[in-house]
Amino acid sequence: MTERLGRETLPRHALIGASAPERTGIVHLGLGNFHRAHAAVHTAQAMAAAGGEWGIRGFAFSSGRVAEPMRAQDNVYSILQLTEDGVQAGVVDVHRDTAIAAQDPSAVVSAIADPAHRVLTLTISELGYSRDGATGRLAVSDPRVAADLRQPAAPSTGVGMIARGLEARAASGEPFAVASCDNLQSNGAATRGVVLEFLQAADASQDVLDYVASAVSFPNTMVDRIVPGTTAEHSRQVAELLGLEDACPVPAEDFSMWVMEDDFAGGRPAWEQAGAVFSDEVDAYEMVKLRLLNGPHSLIAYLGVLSGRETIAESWSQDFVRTAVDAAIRNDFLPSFTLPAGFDLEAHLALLSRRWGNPLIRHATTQVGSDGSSKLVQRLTGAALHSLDRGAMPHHLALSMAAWIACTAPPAGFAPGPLAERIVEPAGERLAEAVRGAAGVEDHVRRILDAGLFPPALAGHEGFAARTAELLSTLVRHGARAAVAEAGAA
Ligand code: CS2
Repeated sequence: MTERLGRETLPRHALIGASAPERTGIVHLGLGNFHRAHAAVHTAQAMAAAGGEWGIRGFAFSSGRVAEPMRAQDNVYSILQLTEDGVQAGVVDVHRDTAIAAQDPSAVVSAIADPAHRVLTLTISELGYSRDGATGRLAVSDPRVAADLRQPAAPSTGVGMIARGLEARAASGEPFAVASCDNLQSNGAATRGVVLEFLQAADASQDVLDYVASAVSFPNTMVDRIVPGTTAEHSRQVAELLGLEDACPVPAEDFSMWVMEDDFAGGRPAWEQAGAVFSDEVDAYEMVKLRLLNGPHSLIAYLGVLSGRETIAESWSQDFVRTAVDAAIRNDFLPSFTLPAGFDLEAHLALLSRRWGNPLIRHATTQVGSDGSSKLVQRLTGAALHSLDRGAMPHHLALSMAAWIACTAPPAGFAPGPLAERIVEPAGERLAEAVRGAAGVEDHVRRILDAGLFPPALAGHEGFAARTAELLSTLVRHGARAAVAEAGAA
């Protein structure tokens, strides 16, 4: 049997940052690859630079895919850093406990309530905030949210766990920070909004509401590192580099960025000594991230799926995909927000191109294309409305919408190909229901836009629906390249 990574083998490896002490100061919900390559690494490095009792108590949301192997190897895992100049493996040792929230939600609640913990970080994905796509408010009619509101004992939603945890923590009154690390615009304010709505709808006491309002902060953050899912090839490379087996390594690019508001009510690690930036301009950085990386990423993913490309790098290598992304960025995304002061746009765009083109990452187009219904509302809506409100048509945002529809809710008679079947679309059934009996492509698009996933200002915009339908028609009749040609260039 091959030897397995664990605390005993630590002295043999390159440790990233420092090992955490036994005491945990951070609770994390959403123990996936992104957190393990991002906040966990910055935290390990902050402890190496400045110490502190910032061990992480990590909760996977519902799957044991990461939590079980992590437990079996003393919560130690490796990062496989994939750059064109070489591949390296380093080991992270900051999680002092890992568990699965769905198996015992009361453990999340008591971890949040424990006064020793001072920060809760979240990577629960756009979907995890249980927001209604049309209104941005807590989806109180969602059956899981409704059940969590009725039964305090065993919440099943992320928002329910956080709110019940804060309710329990109010007894000690200890200050606390809840830091969303998800790609949501104003992610701190959005988290605060749904948590307060939950507590109000659950008839929480005034003391609890006052505690959350006065002693709990919800800093906005911008997070950025491309972290694909782990494949057998990544595990093989790690085994070769470390000389032993890691059952849950994390592949990642070398780039990592974290910009935060310095608003951690209960204190925080010295993340600024580990590459993180504390800034009053987080909103501007979030726009840069959501509109220049994530928005185009979705377009690269759907055009890639429709042209049979498995990875983002393979999709990005096609000239027509680059044409579409360049036009989306220059015509539709950039005019919609103000760049941070002193920002070097051209250098940033060149860096993005290198990151998307990194062939070693093998980031699946179907992974980036998954959960589109909750991602696109974040990535497209603000920019699309910016143009539409000024009488301009955001052709490449309509193209992005059309490409998502072609992949996940195709019009009758169009088969988007085998890759599209691997896209996970949580709203798939709702979309299929909405388009049943549609009379032609235009009606098909309108029914999707009207399915309650997008705000009415966008969903009800006649011109945007018509342009999306035209591009979808070209896509299904003549393919992705033709649709890009029709959408035009920068
Ligand atoms: C991607 C992001 O999966 C996706 O939708 O756009 O996960 C992206 O790789 C990260 O946000 C990069 O920081």
